[in-house]
Amino acid sequence: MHSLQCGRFTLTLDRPQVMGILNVTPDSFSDGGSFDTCSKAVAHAETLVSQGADIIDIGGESTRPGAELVSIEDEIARVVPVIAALKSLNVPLSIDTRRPAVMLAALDAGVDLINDIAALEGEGALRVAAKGNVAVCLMHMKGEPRTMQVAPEYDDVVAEVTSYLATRRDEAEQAGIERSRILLDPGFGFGKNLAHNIALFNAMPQMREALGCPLLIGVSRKSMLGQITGRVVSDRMAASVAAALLAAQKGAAIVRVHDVRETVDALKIWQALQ
Ligand code: 7PJ
Repeated sequence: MHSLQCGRFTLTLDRPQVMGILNVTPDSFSDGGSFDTCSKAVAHAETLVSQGADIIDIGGESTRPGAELVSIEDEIARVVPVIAALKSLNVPLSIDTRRPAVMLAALDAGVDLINDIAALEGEGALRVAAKGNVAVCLMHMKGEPRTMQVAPEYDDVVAEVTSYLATRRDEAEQAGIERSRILLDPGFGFGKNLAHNIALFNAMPQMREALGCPLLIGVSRKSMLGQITGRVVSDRMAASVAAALLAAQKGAAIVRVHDVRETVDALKIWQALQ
């Protein structure tokens, strides 16, 4: 069993951990003012923790396919006050960003985990993340968020993603990020069609074995669930809970979810009845 060094915390990965998603974007709380966005985000985070979230993942840039770009300054201005306000909650705080400048500002504000969909490939990102003892999540993405879903192609998706993650894991270690701080993520929906996502989902146990790091899995409300169920994004809770439970059964160490309360219940039932 692994444990994860995660900033102020050491997470014992003896049961699947639930990472609650906190989007700090004005559109996700549909209002104007930034103070309003911050206080609503903080309130939502408190709710997620009361529902049993083990980690809060704070994101100030939407990386959904086709999303608009946010300036670095705006991204920092969104996330830093939220991090500062949530430090007293005493749960690990994660920053979901690709930008080294945002990582640095988030580290100064006291974040415990850097969750990067670009696997610390940004200029200087490895160096920033190597400071201190924060955890990192290195995710595979093929292409760029704006265009990655156009027509992704692989010879062997499992081999390609596994080999990419192994390379990034090694680069991180060489930069001074110890193995005990590294999470890996196949990146569901990031340059993958449904067949690719299904192949990766089923390969989770072998990927974990081959890579020797805990896996973080994010499938919550994603379009692959819509393709399977025919449901719109606002109506994918049951599908998301089912997928999170299956990911946990396949050995995911952390599941990244919107619906914390329901996911925590499902995982409790699995643990009690198995
Ligand atoms: C993921 C993420 C994911 C990690 C997003 C969405 C898109 N970080 N950030 N893994 N997805 N590590 O939630 O639909 O799958 S943003």
